[in-house]
Amino acid sequence: MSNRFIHAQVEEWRETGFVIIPDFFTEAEIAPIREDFATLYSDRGQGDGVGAERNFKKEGEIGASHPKQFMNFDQMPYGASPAINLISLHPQLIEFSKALLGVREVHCYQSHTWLKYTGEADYDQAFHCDFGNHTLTVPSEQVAQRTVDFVIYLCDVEDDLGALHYVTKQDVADVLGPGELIAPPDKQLELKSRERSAAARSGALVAHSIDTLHRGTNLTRPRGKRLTMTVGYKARGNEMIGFHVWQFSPQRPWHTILNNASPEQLEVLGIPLPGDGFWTEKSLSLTQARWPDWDMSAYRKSLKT
Ligand SMILES: O=C(O)CCC(=O)C(=O)O
Ligand SMILES: [Fe+2]
Repeated sequence: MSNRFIHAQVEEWRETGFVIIPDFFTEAEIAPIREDFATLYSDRGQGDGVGAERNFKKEGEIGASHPKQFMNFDQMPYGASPAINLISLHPQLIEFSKALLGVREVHCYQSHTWLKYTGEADYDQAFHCDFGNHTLTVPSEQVAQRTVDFVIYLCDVEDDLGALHYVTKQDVADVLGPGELIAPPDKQLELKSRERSAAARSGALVAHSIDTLHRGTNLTRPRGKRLTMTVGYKARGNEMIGFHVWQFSPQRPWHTILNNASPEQLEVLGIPLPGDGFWTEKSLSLTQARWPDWDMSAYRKSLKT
């Protein structure tokens, strides 16, 4: 499979903090995931919001993060089709993460859905970085120790459907100083004067990181909804970074991923590749008993005898 990104886009991400790749995913890859959203959010009826925009802000205020913005999250593995379960492990997403971080091995540490409805919340936020719930310290100055944070667009995300807005690292340097990560209230409007929109069509991929200043924006289109997924990668072994604990419950539908993913896709979830010393007759047969429909032939073939 040829690469869906070019070197200049890797450079752009490293220099500005953001890169948006239109049509990274094909409609054939995205369409089934919209169906999966209908399954996951079937309790939402037709899935429309309350209809009219909600606005909690006073005149001149930029907005703020609050819990109502974070409803309608689900996390991998998803109780739906292989399509939604495997998109976070797409081979090109793995390749792109490696290229952006400049490392040979990566780990997928975050994957969640996010459905926003016009009127469910006022989605306007102040400029912020996302490192607060990804690390106990701050983002590294070394690119390899940073994160790649993707937003996958499952519908057209235009400005009236809450496109993310962001400020490039160069503009942040002008307004706050080089490498600054905290946007104080008295700098918010100046940052807003520099903001760019990440509006793009369905299938687009936004890549940024936990050190980029950005904000969610409100949905204003009557009865509008926005379907996206948030996916995070880090260098393998980087224990500074975390979000989900994949192992937290054996009841989660991991079989959908195990039965459909390649060894290379499973590797980014921490499952050793075929040929790794972890795999012995015993560990293989016990794992196979646990997940009877996982095709483990590649692991069996590479067993060291
Ligand atoms: O969903 C978005 O467009 C951005 C939201 C955001 O930045 C956040 O909640 O941290
Ligand atoms: Fe954010």
